[in-house]
Parts: sequence; C-alpha cells; structure tokens
Amino acid sequence: MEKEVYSLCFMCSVRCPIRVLVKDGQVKWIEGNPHVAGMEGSLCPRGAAGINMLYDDQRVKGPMIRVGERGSGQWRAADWDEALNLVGRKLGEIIDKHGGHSVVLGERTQLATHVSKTFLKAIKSPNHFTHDALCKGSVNTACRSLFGYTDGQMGIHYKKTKHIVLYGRNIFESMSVKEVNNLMYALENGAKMTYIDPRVTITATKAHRYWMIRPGTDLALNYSLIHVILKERLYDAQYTAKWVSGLNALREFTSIHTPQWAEQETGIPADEIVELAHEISKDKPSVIFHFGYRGASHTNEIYVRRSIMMLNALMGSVEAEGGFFFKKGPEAEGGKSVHKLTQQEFPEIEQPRFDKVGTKDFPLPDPNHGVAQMLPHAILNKDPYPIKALIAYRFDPLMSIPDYKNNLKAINELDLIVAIDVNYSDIADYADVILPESTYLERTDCIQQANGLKPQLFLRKQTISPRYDTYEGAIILKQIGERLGIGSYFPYNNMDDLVKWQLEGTGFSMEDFKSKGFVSYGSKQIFWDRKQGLKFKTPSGKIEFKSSLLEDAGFESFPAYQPVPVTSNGKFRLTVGRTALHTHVATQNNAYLNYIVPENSLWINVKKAEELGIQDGAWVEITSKAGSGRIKAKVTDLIHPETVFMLHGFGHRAKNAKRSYKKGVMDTMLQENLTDKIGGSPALHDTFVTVKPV
Ligand SMILES: Nc1nc2c(c(=O)[nH]1)N[C@H]1C(S)=C(S)[C@@H](COP(=O)(O)OP(=O)(O)OC[C@H]3O[C@@H](n4cnc5c(=O)[nH]c(N)nc54)[C@H](O)[C@@H]3O)O[C@H]1N2
Ligand SMILES: Nc1nc2c(c(=O)[nH]1)N[C@H]1C(S)=C(S)[C@@H](COP(=O)(O)OP(=O)(O)OC[C@H]3O[C@@H](n4cnc5c(=O)[nH]c(N)nc54)[C@H](O)[C@@H]3O)O[C@H]1N2
Ligand code: SF4
Ligand SMILES: [Mo]
Repeated sequence: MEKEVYSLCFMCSVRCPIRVLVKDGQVKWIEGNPHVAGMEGSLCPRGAAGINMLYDDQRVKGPMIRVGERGSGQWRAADWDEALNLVGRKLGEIIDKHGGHSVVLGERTQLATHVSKTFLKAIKSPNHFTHDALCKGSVNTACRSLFGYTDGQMGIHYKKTKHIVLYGRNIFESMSVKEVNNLMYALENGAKMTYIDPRVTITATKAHRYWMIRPGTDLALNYSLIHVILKERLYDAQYTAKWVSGLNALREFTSIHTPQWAEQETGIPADEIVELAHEISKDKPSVIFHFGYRGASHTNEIYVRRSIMMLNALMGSVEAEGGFFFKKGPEAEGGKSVHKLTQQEFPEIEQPRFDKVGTKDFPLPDPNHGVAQMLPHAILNKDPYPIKALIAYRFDPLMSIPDYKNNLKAINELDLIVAIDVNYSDIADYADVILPESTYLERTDCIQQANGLKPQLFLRKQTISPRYDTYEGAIILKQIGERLGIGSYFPYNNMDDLVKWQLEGTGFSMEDFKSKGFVSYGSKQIFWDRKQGLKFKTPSGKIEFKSSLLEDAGFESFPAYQPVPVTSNGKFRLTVGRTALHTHVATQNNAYLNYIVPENSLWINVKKAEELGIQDGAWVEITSKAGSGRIKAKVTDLIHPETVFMLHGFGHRAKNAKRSYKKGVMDTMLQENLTDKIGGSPALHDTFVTVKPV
C-alpha cells in the first residue's frame, strides 16, 4: 500500500513543509511540499537524510535508566511506567524540598514549547529557557530597541529584493530551503549580493561583492556606511522624517566615522565602502541589510545588530517589498489564532528567573526565552538560588553552551537530569533518565501558526507508527505532570486531541490539512501602508535610533566605538559556524551525513601556517583558556590571518553514538562563556587560541 503524507521536516528548526511517500509502512522518499511557494519540491541534504534518522539503529529505542556513572554510557532499558514514576518521584521530592523554581527546563524552541512552558508554570518555576539567546538573543533585543518587535516578529522578503548585504550570514550553507530558493530567484532576476566575512564561504563565492573583513569590526564598517549615507543624503528622507526618531543624534555620532577611518579598522578600502553606499541607495527601499544570526558574535553584538537595522531604516526598507516586513497574524485577515496551553490560568510565581532576566541585573533580554548560557553560573554559584533538576528537551547544554568543562562541572551538581531526545546526545549520555521522543516522521505535533505576509497554519502529521518504544514530547510531559498532580493542565489524551483543541474556533479542522499540508487565512500579501500605517511598538511609535528601551535601562544608544586590537603573540580569534551537511550538534551521528562530513578541521591562513610550520592536513593542537583539542589543519588563503575557523557540532563524547564518538573537536571545549550583557547573546567569537603542530 502506498500513501503520500504532508508534514513538516525537523532535521533542523526551520520546519520546511514536506511530502512523504510511505509504502507498506516504510518511509521511501521525502521531498519539499510542492504546493508551498518557495519549496518547489526541494529539500536540503539534512532533510533528505531524515530517512537515515528514522531507520538509525543507534538512536534511543525506549526509556533508559542510567546504571553506571554519569557519562559512562551504561544504561538499562525500562518500561515507560517505571521511567516516568522514577522521574515523577524524584521531581516531586525536589519540588517539595527546594520549591518549583529549583527545576529548570531548557529546550530548543519548537511546536510543543507551549506544553513545556505550561509544565513549568504549573510547578511554579520561572525557569523555562530556550536556545534562542544562544542563537539570536542580541538580534531580538536590538529589534525591540528599534521597532518594539522581536526579530521573530519580522520577516525578510527575499524574492523581490534588489540588493542584499550579508554580514557572515552564510545563507547558502547555514540554510533554510525557502530562503535559498527565494534569494536564488531574486539573484537570477538581477539582484545584487554583497557578502562580508573573514572567511570565503560558499555564499561568498556567489556574491557580486565580497569583503574579507577583519574579524570583529562589522560595527566600524556600518558606522562608516551610515556616515556616507547621511552626509550625502542617500537615505529615504520622506520615510525617516515620518518614522525615525534620533536621526540627528545618529548623524552627530557617526560624523567622525569616515570611510578612511573604517578602512584602518576593517581592512576594507574606503572607496569601496562609498561605492556600496551609492549603489545600494539607488535600489532603496527594496534592499536588505540582513540582521544575521551568528556572524559577528561579540560582547558588543547588540550594537552591531542595531547598526544593521538602522541601515535598513535609512533605506526605508522596513515594511517594504523586497525588504523587511512585520509578520501578520490570523487577526489581520479577520481570523482567529490557534489555542495554546499557556493561555490557561496559573499560580503566581514569586522567584526571579535563574538567569535574572527581567531584573535590574539583566533587564533587556527577552524573558520568553531567557539566557541559556547563564545556567552553569546559576548552578555552580547557587545564584540566585540552588538549582536541583534539569530537563533537557531537544537541547544539549554541554555542546551548545560555551565552556564544556564548566558545563560538566555544573550539571554534575544536579540531583536529577532528564533528557527528552531522539539520539544519544551528549546531554542524554549524562542524564539519569532518557525519555525518548518519537522522531518527526513518527509523530503528529502541535499546530504551527506561521504568521507572515500571508498567515497560514501547518501540521506535522505522523507518517508511520513509531518504530520503537517512543512517545511525543507533549505526551511525555503530560505523563510526568500527572505524576506531580498537575495533570489537569494537559487536557488531552493523544496528539489528535491536542491539535483539535488548538484548532477550535479557527474554522479549520485536521481534515483541511490532508490535501496540501497547510491552510491559509487569506490569499493576498499584507503590507502596511508606509505613508500612514506603520505600527511600531516603541514608546514614540517610531523607529528609535535613540532608544528608550536601552536608555531607560541605563545603557547608551550610541556608545563610543571601541577599536578591536590586532591579535598578536601567536594568538588567533576562534570563529565557528555551520556546514550545509549538519544541524548544530544533532546530526553528526546520522549515517548519511556522517559519511559525507565525518569531522571538522581547522581553517588557518596559509601565511600563518607557514610561520608556525603547519602543513595542510596535519594534526595540530589548539588551546584556549577553557581547554584544548587535536584537529586536522586546513591551510588556506580563504581565511583572514587574524582568525582560525572550525565547524560547530563535532567532537561528541556520547559513546553510544558510535559514528560521531570523538570525531573532531568540540567548539565548546575551547570557547569561554562570555556574554553580550545588554543584548543576551553569547560572544562565541571572543575566545583567543594558540595553534601548534603536533
Ligand atoms: N545547514 C545548516 N543550516 C542552518 C543551521 C544548521 O545547523 N545547519 N542552523 C540554523 C540556525 S539555528 C542558525 S542560527 C543559522 C546560522 O546562520 P549563520 O549565522 O549564517 O551561520 P554560521 O554558519 O554560524 O556562520 C557564521 C559566519 O560568520 C563568519 N564570521 C565570523 N566572524 C565574523 C565577523 O566578525 N564578521 C562577519 N561579518 N562574519 C564573521 C564565519 O566565518 C561564518 O562563516 O543557520 C541556520 N541554518
Ligand atoms: N559553541 C556553540 N554553541 C552554540 C552555537 C555554536 O555555533 N557554537 N550555535 C547556537 C545556535 S545558533 C543554536 S540555534 C543552538 C542550538 O542548540 P541545540 O538545540 O542544543 O542544538 P540542536 O543540534 O538543534 O539539537 C539539540 C538536540 O535535539 C535532539 N533532537 C533532534 N530532533 C529531536 C526531536 O524530534 N525530539 C527531541 N526531543 N530531540 C530531538 C538532538 O539529538 C540534539 O541532542 O546552539 C547554539 N549554541
Ligand atoms: S532546512 Fe533542511 S533540515 Fe531544515 S527543515 Fe528545511 S529541509 Fe529540513
Ligand atoms: Mo540558531
């Protein structure tokens, strides 16, 4: 028997719509959903490798209870009742003794996030955190400081853009299928692409203009671009007059930041900076200065992101075709949003968050996701109070928070670690109990409400029954909840119940997703009226260059630029990033992806390698304040001499993930745990290393 099921990929968080061919109960083929604009049937390599994840015999096949030391990789299989009873009993004891706030749940934001938030609210813990701060915390804060919206509430209209500027936004490797397809469409129709990165990436090779910037100096470049744009009046004067506050303050501030000054700092020729300002302003407002994710990852990141978004505002590209737009929800079409479990009434929580977000110590990061990298500090220093239990739900603090050794020390202080994972991840390996989730191909998930130019709903639909003894995360949490006496917050028995409840009042039913995998609230794209109808949520109702969010919290809108010293004494700035073949720390043990990219290597500039006596392909030792590792060198002139680069996600220590075990070096083994104290992102690129041949 053959059937086609529409669903959502989950080999990464993008959740591309897919069509899955199932034959005799086996998944035979996965492709992009052809009915979805921008997918055109395509998938990325990781999406195609979903089949290998499903049929991987090295994944967690049923609940596991640890028998050896933490991290020994020794487990015994348990049935669900035993494992859940154990977790319920231990959590109950911890909550009784130390309060609900001693329980922390960290996850990668996903469709069932409203379920885990509900779980924590019900046990009176403020300590739900997501991966978001690690990914784009400062982007979020920067956008709120300017527009009153988070970056997540904004979208990018790639397809109609005329010029895109990418600051280490390696869009053709660190990808999302729709973004790539839409940008390719624009490029084929004449759009220009400027790419800025200390390293020549695949994206760099496709760009019209590539600048090998000195690492850490994007802010200087942007201040000089702003200087030229303001001095030569290249900005959209009508738009800024109506919608921007603080233009004069910005003009005054950037008056010293000439292109000649920036050339010294960035290594980019002054005349080329002027040329970009001229060229891009001709295409305004259909231009994009991409706010980026993990490119410029430094302690001043919020100001880099603000400078990028100020350039957009100067071009009038915020809420413009071919620029940025604010995502519209169902209400914009007279429809109703889906229900979330977090809309219930909960007991009041008195304690601050473990990361102190929302207090005067850490006022600005988004409390919706908190600041994950504060976890080791909170545990080790019992600051602000003791933390006793961690539930890691599709998130690996060991490999995703800088400073592995410190992370390990911290989690070893905990009385209970529970991992809800599909794989033997590194955190699962250190857990006391692993509660395995069914893979995305084996489960129906909560509804995805996709706000955007056209609000839509998508459904991840089970394609085959679970191959092993696994459950959906929303069912696992409900089951633990029942053992803690908070079962009434989870009013469903299975995923279909939950989805039906979410859809109540929207006018849509599960049946409506069958033919195409999604439903739409309307058919036209909604842009607000740029002349009168922009709805910024800042106190002034304008784009605040001079930001009340920042200044009310005691931070400057335009702090003086701090020059970036040239790295010396044999030191390199360590930079990291992704490959098109892997997702973060999740896919290195996938048979197919592991076969193509089994380990990482260290990119090092050819001249520096020569000085140090390092040959291409030879083993080197890389050392930082936090740790060291052995890795093969990739000697190349495609990287700036002040930095070395490695892929994130390798060097796994979990023994049961046999293909990835100890392959390559873990970046968190080297990185120090540093943070942009205003925006909330980690400063992943502020660790310095030495490299020597072995
Ligand atoms: N295949 C794949 N795609 C993904 C993901 C994945 O895991 N795999 N993850 C997704 C997620 S969650 C994210 S956040 C995005 C990340 O998307 P990106 O932020 O585009 O991804 P990275 O691969 O981290 O690329 C960072 C780049 O910044 C460069 N860089 C380092 N220092 C500087 C600097 O000072 N200035 C500039 N301009 N550049 C610098 C590095 O050389 C590197 O090429 O990717 C998404 N897409
Ligand atoms: N050092 C360092 N740290 C980083 C980064 C970096 O470049 N370097 N990048 C940052 C960025 S941009 C991001 S987005 C984060 C990502 O951080 P994480 O969320 O930790 O990374 P992922 O690899 O996406 O997935 C984590 C876990 O999810 C599990 N998993 C996969 N599918 C499922 C599923 O269906 N259900 C369940 N329950 N589990 C599943 C995987 O096995 C894996 O253990 O890391 C951030 N941290
Ligand atoms: S970008 Fe690739 S891995 Fe991520 S959801 Fe889309 S197809 Fe899947
Ligand atoms: Mo991310």
